[in-house]
Amino acid sequence: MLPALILAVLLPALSLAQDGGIDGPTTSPEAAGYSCDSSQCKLPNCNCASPNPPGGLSPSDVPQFIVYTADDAIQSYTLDSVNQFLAHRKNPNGCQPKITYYTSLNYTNYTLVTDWFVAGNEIADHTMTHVGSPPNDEIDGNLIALNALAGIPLSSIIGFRAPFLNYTVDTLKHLAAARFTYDSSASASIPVTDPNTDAYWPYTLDNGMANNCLNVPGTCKGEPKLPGFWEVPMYAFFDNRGVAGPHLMDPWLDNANGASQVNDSATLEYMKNTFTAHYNGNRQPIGLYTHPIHTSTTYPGVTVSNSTINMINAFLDWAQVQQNVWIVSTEQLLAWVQNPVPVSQLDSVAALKCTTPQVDQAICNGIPANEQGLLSHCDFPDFPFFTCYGCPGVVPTPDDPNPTQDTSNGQQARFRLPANCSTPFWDPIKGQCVCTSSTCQFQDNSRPIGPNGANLTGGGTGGSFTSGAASPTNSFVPFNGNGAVSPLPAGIWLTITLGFIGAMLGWSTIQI
Ligand SMILES: *[C@@H]1O[C@H](CO)[C@@H](O)[C@H](O)[C@H]1NC(C)=O
Ligand SMILES: *[C@@H]1O[C@H](CO)[C@@H](O)[C@H](O)[C@H]1NC(C)=O
Ligand SMILES: *[C@@H]1O[C@H](CO)[C@@H](O)[C@H](O)[C@H]1NC(C)=O
Ligand SMILES: *[C@@H]1O[C@H](CO)[C@@H](O)[C@H](O)[C@H]1NC(C)=O
Ligand SMILES: *[C@@H]1O[C@H](CO)[C@@H](O)[C@H](O)[C@H]1NC(C)=O
Ligand SMILES: *[C@@H]1O[C@H](CO)[C@@H](O)[C@H](O)[C@H]1NC(C)=O
Ligand SMILES: CC(=O)N[C@H]1CO[C@H](CO)[C@@H](O)[C@@H]1O
Ligand SMILES: [Zn+2]
Repeated sequence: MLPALILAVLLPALSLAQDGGIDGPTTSPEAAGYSCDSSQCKLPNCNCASPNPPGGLSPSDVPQFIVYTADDAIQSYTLDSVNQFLAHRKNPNGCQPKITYYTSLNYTNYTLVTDWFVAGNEIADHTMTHVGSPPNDEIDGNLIALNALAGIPLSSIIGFRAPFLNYTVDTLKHLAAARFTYDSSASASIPVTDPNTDAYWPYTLDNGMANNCLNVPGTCKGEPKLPGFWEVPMYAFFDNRGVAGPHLMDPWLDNANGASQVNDSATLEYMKNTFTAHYNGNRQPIGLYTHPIHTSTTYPGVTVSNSTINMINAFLDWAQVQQNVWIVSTEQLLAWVQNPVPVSQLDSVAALKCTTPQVDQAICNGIPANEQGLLSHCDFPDFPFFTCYGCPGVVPTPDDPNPTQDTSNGQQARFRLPANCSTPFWDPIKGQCVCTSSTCQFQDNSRPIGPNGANLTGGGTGGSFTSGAASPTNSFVPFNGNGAVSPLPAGIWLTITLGFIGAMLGWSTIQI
C-alpha cells in the first residue's frame, strides 16, 4: 500500500534507537546552583524543583503516576502500536488511560491526530520536520498545521518535547513566549535513592532550570527565569549499574546491565526495581517514553519480538495491581501537580475523568464511525494523508504551515475549526457547530504565534493567519474533563475493584 519511497525514507529513521539517550548524570548540585524559596513560590502557578510531592502531601497520599508518551508521526501503525499496550487497560476510576503524543508532521496522517485527540489524548508539539535545537517557525508551524489540518484547538496544545531531546535556552524562552504551559525534554538522570537525585516533581522555571545543567548551555544557576512555565522532567530507569546505567526512552531497545544484547527479562527486572524505588519513596512519576514505531507489528519492515511486547505489558500489569497507580498523559499529571489532592479526593480531579462526546450525526469530527466517506485524501507523493479539513494545495512547511486549500477539482472548501467550537462538535463540511450545551462550547485562546507574530485562532478555510474573533480567555474546558466536578458516584468503589480484578486477570495470562 505504501510506495517503496516511504519505506526508504522512514527506515533509516528507525535506526535512531538512541534518540534521546543518556549515559550518565546530566546535572549536579554545583552545576544547578538552584535555589527556590517555597514560601514565595506557591501552587498553582509556581512550584520549586523538589523530589518531594507537591502541596506538602505525604507520599502515602500521593498517586503513583506512570506518564505514558509517544513521539513522532501519527500513523495507523503507531496508534496500533500504542493500543497493544493500553487499549485493554483501565485506570482506578474505570477510564481508559490517556497518553501524550508529541507529534511531528512529516508522515503524519492528520485525520488520525483528530481521532486520537477526540478520544481524549493529549496532542503536543514535536516540531514540524523533527529538528533538534528547533527554530521558532518549526515550533509555531506545528501548532498552526495541527490546528488547521487536524482541528486541534490551539489552547489544547500546551506541551512541547524537543526532537532528540535537543533543546536550548532559546527553545525554552520561545515556548514560554508562545504561551505553552510546559516543556518535557529534560532528563532526570540520578536515581531517587541518591541524595543528589534530580528526579524532581514537575516545577516552574521561576528560578531557572535544575535539570540537564551539565549539557544545556545558558540554563541553570537561576536561568532562564520563566515564571509560571513548567518543566516536566523525563524520569530515567536504572539498571543494576545504578547511576551509570540510565535508560530514558524505549528502554526495551537498550542492552541492560552493560550486556551485549537485549534481554527482556533483565529490562523488566530493572524497570520494576526503579518503579518500586519511586513508589516506596517520594512517588515521583515514572515514565514510559516511547517511539511506537519500534514496537509496531503492522509497519512493513519493522521486526519486534513478541517477548518485548509481552514484557512491556507484563510491566504495566504488574504496576497496575498495586494501589493508587495511574497511567496518565503529561497534561493529566500536570493538572494534578498544579492542584494536588490526596488520593482520597482524586474523584474531584476533572483531568482524570473521561467522557465521550455524544455526537451521532455523520460529520467529520474525529469519531471514526461518523466519518465514513467524508475524509479528504491528500495524495502527496512523500506521504499521502487524510484529513477532515480539506487538502492543502501544497505540503505544509514551516514557511507555510497553513497553505490555501486545493479546490481545483471543484470540491467545496472545508471549514476550519473556529475558536468557539470544540473538535467533536464541529462539522467542517457545513461549517456549523452542532454543540447545543454549555459543556461543548468554549473560547479558544488567542496566541501570539505564526508568521510575523500573527495570532492564529483557527477559523476560515486556510491561507489566513488572523482571526480577531477570539479574545484571550482561559475558559476552555477539555471535553473529556466534563467541566463540572461531580461528587463521588456511589458505584466508584465497585469500578475500582473491578479495575483491579481485570488487571489481575491480565496478569495471570502473561507468559514472561
Ligand atoms: C490514514 O488514515 C486513514 C483514515 O483514517 C486510514 O484509512 C489509513 O489507513 C491511514 N493510513 C496510515 C498509513 O496511517
Ligand atoms: C543538538 O543541537 C546542537 C546545537 O544546536 C547541535 O550541534 C547538535 O548536532 C544537535 N544534536 C542533534 C542530535 O540534533
Ligand atoms: C537475561 O536476564 C536474566 C535476568 O537478569 C538473567 O537471569 C539471564 O541469565 C539473562 N540472559 C542472558 C542470555 O544473558
Ligand atoms: C507472536 O505473536 C503473534 C500473535 O500472538 C503470533 O501470531 C506470532 O506467531 C508470534 N510470533 C512468534 C515468532 O512467536
Ligand atoms: C461562534 O462564533 C460565531 C461568529 O462569531 C457565531 O456566529 C456562532 O454562533 C458561535 N457559535 C457558538 C457555538 O457559540
Ligand atoms: C497577539 O496576541 C497578543 C496577546 O495575546 C498580543 O500581544 C499581540 O499584539 C497580538 N498580535 C497581533 C498581530 O494581533
Ligand atoms: C511528507 C513531508 O512532510 N515530507 C517532508 C519531510 O521533511 C523534509 C525536510 O526535512 C521535506 O523535504 C519533506 O517534504
Ligand atoms: Zn522524535
